[in-house]
Amino acid sequence: PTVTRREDYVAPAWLVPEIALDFDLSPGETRVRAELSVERNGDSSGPLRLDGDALVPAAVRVDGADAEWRMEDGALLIDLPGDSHRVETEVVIAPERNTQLMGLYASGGNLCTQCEAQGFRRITFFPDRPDVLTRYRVRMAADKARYPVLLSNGDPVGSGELENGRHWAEWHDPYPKPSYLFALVAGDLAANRATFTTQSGREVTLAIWVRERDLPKTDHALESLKRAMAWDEQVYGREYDLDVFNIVAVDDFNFGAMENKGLNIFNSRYILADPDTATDHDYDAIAAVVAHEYFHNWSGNRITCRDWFQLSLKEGFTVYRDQKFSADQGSAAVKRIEDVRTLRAAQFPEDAGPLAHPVRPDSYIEISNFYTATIYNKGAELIGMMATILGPEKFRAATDLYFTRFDGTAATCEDFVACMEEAGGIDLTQFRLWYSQAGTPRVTASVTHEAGSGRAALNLRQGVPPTPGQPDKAPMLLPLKVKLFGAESGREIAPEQLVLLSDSEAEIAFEGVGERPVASINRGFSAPVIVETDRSAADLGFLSGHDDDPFARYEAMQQLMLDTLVESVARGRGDHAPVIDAVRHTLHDPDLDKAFIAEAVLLPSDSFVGDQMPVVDPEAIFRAREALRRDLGRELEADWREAYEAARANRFEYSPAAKGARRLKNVALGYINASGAPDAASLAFVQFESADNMTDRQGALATLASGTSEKRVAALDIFYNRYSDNALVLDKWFTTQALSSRDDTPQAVEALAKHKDFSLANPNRARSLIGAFSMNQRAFHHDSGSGYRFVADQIIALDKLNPQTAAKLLPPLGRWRRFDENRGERMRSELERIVATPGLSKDVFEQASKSLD
Ligand code: HT7
Ligand code: ZN
Repeated sequence: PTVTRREDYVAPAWLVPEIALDFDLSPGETRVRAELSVERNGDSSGPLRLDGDALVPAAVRVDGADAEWRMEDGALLIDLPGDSHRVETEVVIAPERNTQLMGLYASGGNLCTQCEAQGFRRITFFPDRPDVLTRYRVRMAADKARYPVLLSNGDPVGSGELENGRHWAEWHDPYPKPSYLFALVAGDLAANRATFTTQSGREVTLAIWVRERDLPKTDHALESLKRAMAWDEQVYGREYDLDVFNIVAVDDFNFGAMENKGLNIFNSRYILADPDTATDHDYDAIAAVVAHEYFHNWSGNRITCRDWFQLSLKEGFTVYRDQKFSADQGSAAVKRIEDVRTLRAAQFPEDAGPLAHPVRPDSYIEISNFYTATIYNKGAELIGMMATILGPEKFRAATDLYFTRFDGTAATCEDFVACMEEAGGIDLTQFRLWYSQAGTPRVTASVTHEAGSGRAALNLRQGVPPTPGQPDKAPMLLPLKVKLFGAESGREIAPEQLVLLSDSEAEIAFEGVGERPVASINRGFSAPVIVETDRSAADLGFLSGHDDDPFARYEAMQQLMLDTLVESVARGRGDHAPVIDAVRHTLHDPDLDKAFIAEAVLLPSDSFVGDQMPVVDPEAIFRAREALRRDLGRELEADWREAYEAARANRFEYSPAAKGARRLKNVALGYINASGAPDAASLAFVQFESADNMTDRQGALATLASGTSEKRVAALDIFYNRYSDNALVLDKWFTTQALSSRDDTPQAVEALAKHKDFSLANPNRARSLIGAFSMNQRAFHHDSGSGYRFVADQIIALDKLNPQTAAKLLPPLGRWRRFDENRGERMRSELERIVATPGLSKDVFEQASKSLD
């Protein structure tokens, strides 16, 4: 397969200022006519190249006359004599046979599109690259009974009746946009509508389109959209720019959602919510994704990417924006903890494995494989670091400059950093390494102290491990927030300061330090690095109870838990007492809210413990973690019961306080269960049956699903029967079983893959079982290799339908170097089997072959 390289970028030879698209829609046969006005870009030479993917030209005309053309790698090439021409093409496509869900496809009886990154070329011939910005006029015709609603980007300009029960609609988008932001929907849909008045007084009609019966589940998404619109005005001064903003929810979608100009298309899991079917986590995710897609209107649509290597320009910045939006809706500390947990669970392993790549990659085979945690989440951390270095006022001045200077253009990461430099009045030369060097930096920190002289020093060292293609790394610019506390008095010794670590080693000196200092480092997780310290269990216990930065308190507790678990794995048993004391202290701290307590007392996941070890031993980690859970459950049983009871009587309400109470209640239930208390299963079952919301019902189900009580099967059956007509809740039923810690989970998951409700064709369902199972470290890594074989079989089968979704299931298999020889060999041989599969997509080929290198 062809490799595309960043250094090979050349500006397009031809621009397309205008396009008129005409769709004659039908699921089996859709005719697409396109009329492009094309203009030579400067004095460039060469033919007009119109990308195409599996398209056959039915007609090609230039300036009204049949023209000569040729095909090359699916693209249509036309030699044009002048500098400006009118080019018409015609193709026929079959949306109902489109199982890849890229381009125009059918979902739940409706027709919809997904064009990012390269789906537009599956609809019509076009220069399908983000630096070609075009004004779109779209006309579509369809059967009126089957598709009463016809939507596209921009504003509706006309509609009418046709013969044979068909009708038409026309939409114009006044903003030039790249083809990946094109969208069209034809469906039998109902709308939940509202209006939003912008800061300059313009009235915008908002509409969320879903199946009629789902309308009652759209209020939260609509409310979230209004909040996001107001937030972007207040925080970034960005206002919406069209008269309508439409969102459509579809059940079959490769990703979370898509920011098409004026017509966002969403995976229905990020729109539909009511208390009976959506967890608090679902509610939060809906608000975050609705905001994310809305924020793209400026960071992505008004200013787009010059090429796909710049993807983090829009994605990193937009994730940063949606994280801050969510932080402002509730507890900022808890949000930061959640974001760091996601980064550590998804991005750190990516950065440490065979698929590691810089935030601005240098090459790709299939761009869809680069919608990664590195581009999104590490990319967001880069923006956050620049915001920390500049401070809030200069950061806002820098984003204002960026939005003004690059509005209406296709920009680069470099353009963004240059705005930060200019408005911040600083030099970010070294900081740019964050865009080009892959790998998670490691910082080693130690404190020295001379009691006599009162001198203390914080010694810092940094290094970035080698990653594929990058054996040697230069030191990075790391913004580290640090503070010193007195080990005996607990008092602040030195106030928080921002250390900009730029060399491999540095010493930060402190004077007048009378007692031994304890360092609180990387407060607020100011840099996305791994910090290694020699802090004792006692020091970590102290910080977990007294640090005045909530993130640092959480972090100290996590480190204490991790150290304990790693020692338990290495020595067969560890000293649980310091963790138990710290958890007890946190549970009873009256200054902490329940949401924070719930996060702080949770043990690190099996896989995060594994990430700390040179060779991951899934069984030993599982046993060590279960033993610590059991001891925490037993020693603090009365405390857990008290916490549980305190939160029990709440009626459902979606507020930060009520969410925090539910979170702590379910964490407490888990520990009561871990204690082995004889009434734990009935407690869970009563919660399961009496819950007035999905958070409590699924929390109880998860506890039961990992246990051996006879209530387990009953609860799973009740849940299944109650929600058998709700696909999103059935996904939870599959996931809960895939994540079970029972010994028989591998066999149970294989059986579930044959269940009548399981299908690889729906990405949510495929991920709910296969994706979740591969996150269950102990079950997936069963030493028989059954988990590897099963997942490889599913990837091979899914690749024939939907290569993008298949490729996303591959990375867990690629981590074979992290495991013992037996497991490593079995994982490798499954990767080899995948690579040898005839007709493999380039999506899966790229992931599997890079994992073998
Ligand atoms: N910008 C959107 C990316 C996206 C996508 C990428 C590849 C394949 C399918 C896709 N659907 C949406 C989503 C976002 O980041 O907002
Ligand atoms: Zn995005």
